[in-house]
Amino acid sequence: MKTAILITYDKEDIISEAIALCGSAGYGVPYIIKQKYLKRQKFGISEEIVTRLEEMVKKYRPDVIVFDEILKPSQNYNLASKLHKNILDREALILEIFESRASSSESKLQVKLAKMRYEMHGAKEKVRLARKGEQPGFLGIGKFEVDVYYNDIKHRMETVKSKLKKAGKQRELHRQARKRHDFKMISLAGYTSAGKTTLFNKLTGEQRQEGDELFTTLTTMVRRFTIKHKVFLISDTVGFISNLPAYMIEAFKSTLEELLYVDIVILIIDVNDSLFTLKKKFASCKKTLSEIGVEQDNIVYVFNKADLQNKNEIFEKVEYLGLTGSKRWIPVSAKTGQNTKQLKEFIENVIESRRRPDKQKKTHKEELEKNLW
Ligand SMILES: Nc1nc2c(ncn2[C@@H]2O[C@H](COP(=O)(O)OP(=O)(O)O)[C@@H](O)[C@H]2O)c(=O)[nH]1
Ligand SMILES: [Mg+2]
Repeated sequence: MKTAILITYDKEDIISEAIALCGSAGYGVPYIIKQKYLKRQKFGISEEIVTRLEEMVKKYRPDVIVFDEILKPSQNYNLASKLHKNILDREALILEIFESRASSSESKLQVKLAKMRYEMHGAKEKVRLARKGEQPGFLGIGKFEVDVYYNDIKHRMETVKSKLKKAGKQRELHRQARKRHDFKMISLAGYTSAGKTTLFNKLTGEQRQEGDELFTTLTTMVRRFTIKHKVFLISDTVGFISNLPAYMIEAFKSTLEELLYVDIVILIIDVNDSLFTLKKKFASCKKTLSEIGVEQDNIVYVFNKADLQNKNEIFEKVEYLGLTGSKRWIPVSAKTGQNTKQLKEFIENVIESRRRPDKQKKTHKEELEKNLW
């Protein structure tokens, strides 16, 4: 497995998201540097930390350094020349994940476009530095070449944009083709580090390490599992990412396109998040899912990490998200396996109930109270 030394903020939820992002890009993380501040002028971090990094690079020999913030080209250059390693800032890392997950021609183009926007953003600073006469040979590019380079990206972007206009039209055909399958398809959606891969492995009985995403998330993995002898196919998707830059949103959405063809989207909610974070993430997931065209009726809500909270705390959160009366939610622990068997039955029921009118007398909450705890 590839490895990365991670530099990130000293905050638990940020750290776990950053580790999960590295995992999604196929990097194991043997060493983490946690900092309060990552926006120092020269390296993003202090010179003292750079010295520590030099030692850790010798010790762990990582493939890359992941810097969980946006780096200016000059900062990236300074770090790379000190550490002799490729430096991936947060945006470069996210783009790497999208690139590995894009499967349709449309999503490949969207990712390409986002990568060019990323390059362009760097090019502006390179042009500025070259014009000011600072670092004239910066990254091996002279003043004249910088202008050529800048215009070249612009030109390539136009080409990709016009290709995209055509690619969009193929989407409908693709969707119709996928609808012809007999088996039911399920997809897992949710924020990075909510537990998608863990649940995916639990449901399909896979024993691979969660962190070892090289073999799970990366290879647009679809696996089968059975409920009452019926075959279901399930896939893990690229996770939602907090503070996704605006220019990447289209690329992200297009990698989620597979959600359009499935029978059920399991939206995984990390019940351990604070009420505020929970609501923010939930709203953003719902908005995106509806924007890409996923029908409300196809979504079920899984409150994962139920092992970390008690029943009342979970109910409070379900209530807070306005789902109490919906019959569409279930608490589980992908880690301990708590309620995963019930989740399978729940999925089957949801699919069945579309065909038969609902005869249940008890409320969903009463059912859960009786059966799950
Ligand atoms: N306590 C607890 N931890 C969990 C549970 N599910 C996942 N995790 C942990 O949350 C982290 C992120 O999980 P992962 O499956 O990689 O999330 P993904 O980014 O959504 O695929 C890992 O450290 C998991 O071990 C759960 O039900 N309970
Ligand atoms: Mg995952």
